[in-house]
Amino acid sequence: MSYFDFSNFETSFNNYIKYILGKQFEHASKNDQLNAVSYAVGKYLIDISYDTQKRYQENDVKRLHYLSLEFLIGRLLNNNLLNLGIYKRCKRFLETKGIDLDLLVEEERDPALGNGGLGRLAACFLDSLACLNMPGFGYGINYDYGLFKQVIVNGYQKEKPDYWPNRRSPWLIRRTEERYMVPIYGRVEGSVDRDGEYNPTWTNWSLLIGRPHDILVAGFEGRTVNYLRLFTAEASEDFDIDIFNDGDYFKAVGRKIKSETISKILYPSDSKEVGKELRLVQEYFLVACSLKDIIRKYEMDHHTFDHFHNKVAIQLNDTHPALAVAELMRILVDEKGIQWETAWEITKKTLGYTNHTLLPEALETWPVTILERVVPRHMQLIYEINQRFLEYLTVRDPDITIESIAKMSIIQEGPVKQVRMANLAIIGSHSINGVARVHSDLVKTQLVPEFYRLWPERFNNKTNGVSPRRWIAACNPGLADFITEAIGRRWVGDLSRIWELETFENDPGFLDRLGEIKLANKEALATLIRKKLFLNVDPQSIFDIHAKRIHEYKRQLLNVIHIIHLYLSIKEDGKDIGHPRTFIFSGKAAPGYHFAKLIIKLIHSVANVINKDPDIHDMIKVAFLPDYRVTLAERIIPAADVSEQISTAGMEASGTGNMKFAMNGALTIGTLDGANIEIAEQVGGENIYIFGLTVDEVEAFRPNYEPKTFYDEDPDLKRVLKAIYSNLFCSDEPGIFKPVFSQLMGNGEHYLHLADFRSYVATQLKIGNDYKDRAKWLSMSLKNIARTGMFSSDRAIQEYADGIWGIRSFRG
Ligand code: 26W
Repeated sequence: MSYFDFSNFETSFNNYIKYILGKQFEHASKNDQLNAVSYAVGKYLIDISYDTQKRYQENDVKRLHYLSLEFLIGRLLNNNLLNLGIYKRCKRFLETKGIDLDLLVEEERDPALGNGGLGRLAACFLDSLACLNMPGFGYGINYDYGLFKQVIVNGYQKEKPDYWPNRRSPWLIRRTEERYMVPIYGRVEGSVDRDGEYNPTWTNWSLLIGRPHDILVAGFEGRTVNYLRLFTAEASEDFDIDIFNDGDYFKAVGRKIKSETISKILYPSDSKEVGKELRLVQEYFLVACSLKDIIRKYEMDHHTFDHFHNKVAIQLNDTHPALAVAELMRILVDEKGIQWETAWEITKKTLGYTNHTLLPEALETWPVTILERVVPRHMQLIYEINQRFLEYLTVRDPDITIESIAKMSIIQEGPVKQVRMANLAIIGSHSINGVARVHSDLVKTQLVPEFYRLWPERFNNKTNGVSPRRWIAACNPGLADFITEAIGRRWVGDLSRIWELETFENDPGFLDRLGEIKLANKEALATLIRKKLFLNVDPQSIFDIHAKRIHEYKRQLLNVIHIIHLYLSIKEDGKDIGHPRTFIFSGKAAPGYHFAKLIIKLIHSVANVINKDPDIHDMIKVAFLPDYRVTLAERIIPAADVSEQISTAGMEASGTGNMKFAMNGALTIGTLDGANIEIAEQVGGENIYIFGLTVDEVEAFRPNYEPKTFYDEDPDLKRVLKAIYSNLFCSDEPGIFKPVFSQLMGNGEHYLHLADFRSYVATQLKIGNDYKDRAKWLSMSLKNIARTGMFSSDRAIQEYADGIWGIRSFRG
C-alpha cells in the first residue's frame, strides 16, 4: 500500500489530455495516453521528491553521488507504478477508460543510455538506494543517441541510430533555472601570488554549458524519491555576460564553442578503450558538471570544506569519471584556496573507485598530449599528484625498486606518455573495490598488486546485485504473485526472506505450479520468437539461453561449437540427444569488433542449416533474438531453463545476468568465474552445472596451451572444427568462417575454448538427462529462486553504504 491518495490520479490524467494536449479523450493516441498516465505518475514522484529533499536537507544528511558515463535504466512506467504501489489501481482506472495498461506500457521507449553490465548495475543501484531510503543520486550524461539498435541483415549485424526523444520524455525534467559553465582547452599561465606561492591561472579557455535534466527514482512503497541527474551539453545563445571579464564580451563569444556534440552519442564499446578525444571531453564534461552541482548544493548549507567528506561521498563507476580526482583538487586548491595537503585529504576521503574489468584492452589510458590540450590545468595537477605520490613511495621505502615505481606511477613512460586512469583513481580514493569476490582478489593479486601491498586497507569487495523489483516483481508477474501467495509480500523489499520458499520443497502441487509458470513464460517467448524470426520453437523443449554482449571471453563460440557437435551427432552418428532443445542467443557486438560480428554471423548460419534440416526432427532449434536491451531481457530471462555463464575463468568480473536468470528459476551452466562462484556457494553444487578450468588452472594452463593437441586428440572436436572450416554453414559465401577456425586453432588462443570443450559437452549431457526428471528439475529450480536472496542489489548497496560511503537509511 502506498501512503498517498489515488483519487487525484484520474484528474491529472484527464487534465493532461484536455489542457496540455488540448485534445478530447476520443482523439488521444496511444502515445498521448501513455504520456497522460506518465504525467499523472510523475506528479506523485515530484511531490514525494520534495518531501524527500526536505527531509534530507533538514537533517543535513550525508549524500552519495554515483558518477557514471552509463545508466541503463529501461522503461519506467511499469516500475514506477509498482514501486509506488499503485499498479493495480491504475490498471482498474484505465480499464474504465477502455485502456489495457499491460499493452500501454509496451508503447514506452527503452532509453539505452548504456552498453551492458556496468550501466545496468548503476540503474539497479539507484533503485536500491531509493528503496532503502538512502540519499543516493546518479550523475550521468543525457545522450541524444543511446546504444545503437541492432538489426540483422542476412545474418550480419547492422547498426542503426537509436535516437532517444529525450526532449519529449515524460520522465525527464529539464531544469531550466540551472546550468553549469565548464571551461575547457586554453592554457595555464604560471604566476606568483603575494606570498610568493605558485598561483596558476587557466586562461583562454572555451566554454561548455551543461544543463541538468532529472529522472526521478522512486523507492519501494513511495517513501523516498531520489533522482538521476543527466547533463545535456548546450550551446548557449544567451550566456551570462557577468561571468566574463569586463569589456571582454567579444572574446567571450568567441570562446563559446559548439558544445552540443558532447552529449550527442554514447560510445558503443564495453571492452575496448576508445581513445577518442570526444570521449575524454565527455568524461570531463560529466565530472565538471557533477562536481559543480555537488559543491553548489554543499555550499548552500556549509561554509567551510573541513567536513566536506562527512557530507559528500562520490563513487567512480570504473575509471571513466576518474578526472574527478583532479577536478576536485582544482576546485579546492584553485577556487577555494585550500592548502594542498588538506585538499588532498578531503579528496581521498570523498572518492571511492569501483573496478569492473580486468581486460587489459579495457584499461583506460590517455596520451598526456591530449590531456594537456583539453584540460591543461588538470594535467598539471595530475603531474603534481604523481610527483608527491612518487616521493612518498621513496620516503616510505628507500629500497623500493624502479620497476615498482614505474608500475605505480600515474604516468606510463614510452614513445607517447600516457596517463593511467586506474592509477589516478586508486591514488585519489580511500576505497577500491571489485564486483565479485574472485574479481576483487584478482584486482589485488593480478591487476595492481603493488598498490595492494602499499594500501591493503583500501581494497575491498562488493559483490554485485540486481533489483528484485525489476528483475522479479515487474518482469515475471506470474512468479511474483506465486511467491507472494506462498510467503507474503515482504520479499520484494527484502529479498533475504525468499529462502522461506524452500519450506515448500516437498510439495508436489507447489512444484507443479512453478513448472506451469515457467511454461507460460516460455510460451510467451516462443510467441515472440515466432513473431520476430518466423521460427517455431517448442515451449516443451529445454530453453537454453545465452544473452549478453558478444565477446570472445564470454565464449558464445563454445556454445556454438557444442550445438554443432549435437547436430553432427544426430545427423552423422544417428545419436539420440535426449530431450529437444532450443538454443537462444541475444546480444550486441561493438561496431568495430569484427570477430564478434563474425560470431553473430556464424550463429545465424548454423541456425539456418539446423532449423531447416528434416533429419534433425526438431530436436534442436537455434534462435538469435536481435537488439538485446533491458526490455528484451525482461522477456527472455523469465523464460529460461538453462542460463549460459561460460566465460573463461578469470575474465568476467562478476556478471549480473547470471543472478537474474537464477532468481527466475533457471539453472546455470557456468565456469567458476565472477559471481558464478558465489551463486554456486549459495544454491549448492548439486543445483548448478559447473564445468571447466578454474582461475588457477587457466593461469597454469596458458603458457603451454596448444589447441592443436585438443583438435588432434578429440575426434568430436575435430569434426566440429572441420565443419566450421568447410562451407557446410556458408555455402552461399564460401570460406567466411575460416578465420573462426584459425582463431580457435591459433597458438595461445586466449579464451581456451578447446580446453574446456569436453567438460562443457559432458555437463550439457548431464543437463539433458536431469531435465527428464521433472520433479528433480523443478526442485532444483526452486532452490535457485529461494537461495539467491543475497544477489539483491539492496544487499550490495547496504554494504557500500556501511563500508565505503558512510550514508544511512533515512525514512524520516
Ligand atoms: C572505455 C570502454 C569501456 C566501457 C565500459 C571499457 C569497459 C567498460 C565496462 C567496465 C565494461 C563492463 O560493463 N563491465 C561489466 O561490469 C559489470 C558490472 O560490474 C560486471 O558484472 C561484468 O562482469 C563486467 O564485464
